[in-house]
Amino acid sequence: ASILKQTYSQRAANHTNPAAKALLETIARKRSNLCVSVDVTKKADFLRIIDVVGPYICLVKTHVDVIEDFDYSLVEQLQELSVKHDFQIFEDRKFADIGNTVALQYSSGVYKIAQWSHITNAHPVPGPSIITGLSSVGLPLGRGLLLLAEMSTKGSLAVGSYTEEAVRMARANRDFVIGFIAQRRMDGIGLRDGESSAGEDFLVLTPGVGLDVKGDGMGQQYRTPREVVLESGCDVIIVGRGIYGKDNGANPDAVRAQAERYRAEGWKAYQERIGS
Ligand code: 5FU
Repeated sequence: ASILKQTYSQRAANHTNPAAKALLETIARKRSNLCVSVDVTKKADFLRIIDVVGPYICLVKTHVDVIEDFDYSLVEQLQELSVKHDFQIFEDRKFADIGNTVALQYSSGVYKIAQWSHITNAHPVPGPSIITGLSSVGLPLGRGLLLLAEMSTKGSLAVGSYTEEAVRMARANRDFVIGFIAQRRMDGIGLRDGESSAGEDFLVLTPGVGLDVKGDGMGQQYRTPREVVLESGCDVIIVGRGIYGKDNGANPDAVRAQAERYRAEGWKAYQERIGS
């Protein structure tokens, strides 16, 4: 059957990359295609929000470099929460440099992202060497990479032939590239004459998801879980401020209610898509 009609657990069997498999299995086990993006600047807020939303999510997305009081114990506490609540971790690092530099940025420095982040992402702008650099670090650790084929922002330059080349780069590196940050499924994009995308199953993780507002006044554009999962065929909805709100998630009951709401909306759209 077309990938769009397959269940997440059926699709787990299509994958050999450990991060892709684990994400699909987690989605199926928890009946959640919701990823929460926790973009707050204090450790205490970060950990409190994750402990509240943990039961409702498959994946936590981080921007670890915005946390002001970061120290490595934060990573250990995040890993403890990922075991407690059974979710995967995605550092939204958006690497964009030459292979040698991104390998250092991924493995080293203060954050040592490859040590704890199951999934990370990269801009395809430098060309395939960015994948060579990142995979030299991440592949031996069982990590997975998403390429930014599209962005959610108004006026994004990641369109047309740029998006097509991103998909071609992914096809040439299917051991490490597990999918895309994009706004729709990429099947059939960028195929050359005689090529087919049969048997290909890239994951599509989609930010710019919100139920109550259409944008944020700084270029962000929101679509609903239904538009993203059912109409555009994406696999995971990424929600930030829609869940933790304008007060850094100060009210845990409100955060929990939003997480439950987005989980339910995302799952309903998926069930409608597979026709169950
Ligand atoms: F690649 C992208 C993109 O195209 N749009 C995004 O919004 C990434 N993001 C991230 O998703 C962004 O950096 C935020 O961390 C998150 C969206 O947060 P929001 O609060 O739901 O707007």
